[in-house]
Amino acid sequence: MASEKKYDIGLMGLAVMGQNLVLNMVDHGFDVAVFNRTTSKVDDFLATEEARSKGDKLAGAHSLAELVGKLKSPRKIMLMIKSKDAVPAPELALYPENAAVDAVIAELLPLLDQGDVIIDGGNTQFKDTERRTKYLAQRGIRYIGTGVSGGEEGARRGPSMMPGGDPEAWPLVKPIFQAISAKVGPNGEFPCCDWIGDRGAGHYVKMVHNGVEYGDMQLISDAYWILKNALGLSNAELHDVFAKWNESELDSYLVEITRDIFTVDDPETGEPLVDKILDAAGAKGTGKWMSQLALDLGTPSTLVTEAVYARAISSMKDQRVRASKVLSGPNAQRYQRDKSEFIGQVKQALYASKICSYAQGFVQMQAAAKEYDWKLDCGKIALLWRGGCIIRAVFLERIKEAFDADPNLENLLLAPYFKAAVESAQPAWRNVVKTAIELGIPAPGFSTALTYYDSYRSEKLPANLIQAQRDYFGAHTYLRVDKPGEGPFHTDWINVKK
Ligand code: NBP
Repeated sequence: MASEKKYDIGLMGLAVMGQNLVLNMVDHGFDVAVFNRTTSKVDDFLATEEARSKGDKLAGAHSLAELVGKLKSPRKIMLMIKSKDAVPAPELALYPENAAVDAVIAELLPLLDQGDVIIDGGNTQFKDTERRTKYLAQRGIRYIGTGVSGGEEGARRGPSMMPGGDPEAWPLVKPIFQAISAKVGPNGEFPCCDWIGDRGAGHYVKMVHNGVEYGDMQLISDAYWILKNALGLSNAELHDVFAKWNESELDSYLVEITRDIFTVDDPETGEPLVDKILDAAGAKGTGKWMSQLALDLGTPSTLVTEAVYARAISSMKDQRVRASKVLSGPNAQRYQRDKSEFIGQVKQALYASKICSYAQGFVQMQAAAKEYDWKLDCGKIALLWRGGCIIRAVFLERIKEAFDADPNLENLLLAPYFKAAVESAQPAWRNVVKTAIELGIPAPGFSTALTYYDSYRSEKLPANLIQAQRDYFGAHTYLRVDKPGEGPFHTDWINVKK
């Protein structure tokens, strides 16, 4: 009797990401077995024309046990399932909101052998991945938590992947992951996938990727809103501006799709679709995670936080409509000086603000690496984001070069290229923020980035007064500029001789 065919990897979770990753893996020569909780979706998927064209390189299973039985040893099982679920699993449910992955792990454990690998490719909170890696290592199972970016198209044609977890698992999945990931470099020689670090490092970096994406989207929206309201640009003109910007140092996926959005008409009304969309932004939570974790670390990731708040205030649509009838702004409506010069200034404000946003993201990752004991290679991370993912941009090459030149770079703003770029953008950036303020146009991304820049470059800040206040009302003490290494000091502010 012929022995049953064994597959290179198993994938559970046949929603949009899972299906596309599976097809991508098969296209790169791997044999894949698939399973889904709702088993009818296995049959539906295998019945699609594309899946049928893959022949016996693709097989379906109708239970986890069947899936496990189809895999080559050591088995590799990738989960592409919802990373949050309301129903806690009994044994592992320390974090009930992330119970779906825990529930599947609990079901898988008795079916696996020592040395088998479980991979979570969802957008999981990194603390869950830290916990699961340790929990499974104690049971002889190797665990990987990997960020997968690029959405549906990325999953199908080449995502950016950020794996972390048990380092012993990496060589086992590396050939598959690097084969299916996006490629960059003059000859497409660099895969946008490499090992990030221990335990939850991969999911942390993916979270920062998403947070930086929030920042990029807000900054592009700031630019759009200023150009539309200060200059009155039409959608056709906005298209031309973004098209031009996409041929400059701002060349990126998000600028490219923004350019295209301005050309799409609503099939129902024939009017520009973007103007028909309700101005209330949604969010799935990774930006909020990054912001919360930045607060925990004490690192000022103000761009992502401001972007999360900007989405929050946008979604208060009814209140804003009411407030708009009560609260007034300045009388001036339009920028009165040279239009094309101002467009150039907005571009510079966008670029300088974007540099601040990425500077913050990398500072947060470096702080997290210290806190959670990971060894992160920032240059490598910039390269992984260079292709395949939503924040892919030409400028990430510059970030890689900056970290290659100085792996311990404290802040991207201090790297010669970025220092020069921000300094040359500075007058334009200030004029754009000033104009937005004068005209009453909200520009949360641009202005918080400029505040960050001005704070970071200030030798002195007014925190001496804050310390005095804290000591006055709460005896919280302070240090003295004229007595380094001494202290802390306290003053009886009420009774001290004035
Ligand atoms: P979804 O996030 O919508 O998840 C749907 C899949 O999860 C289905 O296969 C579903 O099975 C399965 N599932 C659920 Br829901 N609860 C489950 C449970 N308790 N046990 C087992 N399976 C369960 O799919 P997606 O959009 O393809 O995303 C998959 C993962 O990839 C998510 O973690 C997501 O955050 C991440 N991600 C998504 C994108 C994107 O652009 N969509 C990009 C990057 C990363 P069912 O068919 O039985 O309901």
